[in-house]
Amino acid sequence: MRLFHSPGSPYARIARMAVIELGLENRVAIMEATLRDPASILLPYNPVGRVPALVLDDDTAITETTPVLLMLDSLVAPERRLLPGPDAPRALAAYGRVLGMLDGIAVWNRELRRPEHERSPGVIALETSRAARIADDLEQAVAAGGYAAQDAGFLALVSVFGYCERRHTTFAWRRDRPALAGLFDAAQARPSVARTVPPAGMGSAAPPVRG
Ligand SMILES: N[C@@H](CCC(=O)N[C@@H](CS)C(=O)NCC(=O)O)C(=O)O
Repeated sequence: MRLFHSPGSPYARIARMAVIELGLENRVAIMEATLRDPASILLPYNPVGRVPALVLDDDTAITETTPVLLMLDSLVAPERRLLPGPDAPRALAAYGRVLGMLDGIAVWNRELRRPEHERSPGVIALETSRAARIADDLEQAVAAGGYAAQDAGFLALVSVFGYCERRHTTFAWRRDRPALAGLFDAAQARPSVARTVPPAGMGSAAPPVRG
């Protein structure tokens, strides 16, 4: 099977880290696709045109991060799985919270990449405060021992803040959030993290805000 990704995509990075964490590298070929490109190699499989997309051997294309993780998890023994189930509501909530944060950051970043006269100050203000609110919550959660297990919530957290470090540098997320920054920094040594660091750039050129 093939996992389509783009090196800068924080969603696809979660899936790429999962492939490594689950020991599936010999079963899942990693394919780089261009985005928003009518000639993209992804489009014949996935009309949505977004990554991650996991294309099975019969060409069934599974899109969206969570279904992709579900499929990858199905390939390993239950005790190794990354996605929490309904029997672990706190871990499920932790994963959902970080995914929600990523959605907001993606909207914020997209807005900042527009020409200045096309940007919506209202959207930017909303997403700045949403990101700050969630990051403050995550700081408390991490300080209380959350996100310690290397599950989907942990991978999503690493991907969100990795994106902020490299591609959305306007968000000064580390400021006053030492527990979160500590967890993120410690995670960098994991092979799944170190091998999937996104390229720098393409983020906004706006001055940093604490957010
Ligand atoms: N809800 C999707 C979001 C995926 C997504 O937005 N991927 C972006 C890259 S970060 C993409 O492929 N964008 C291309 C496009 O919008 O055409 C998920 O959970 O995977």
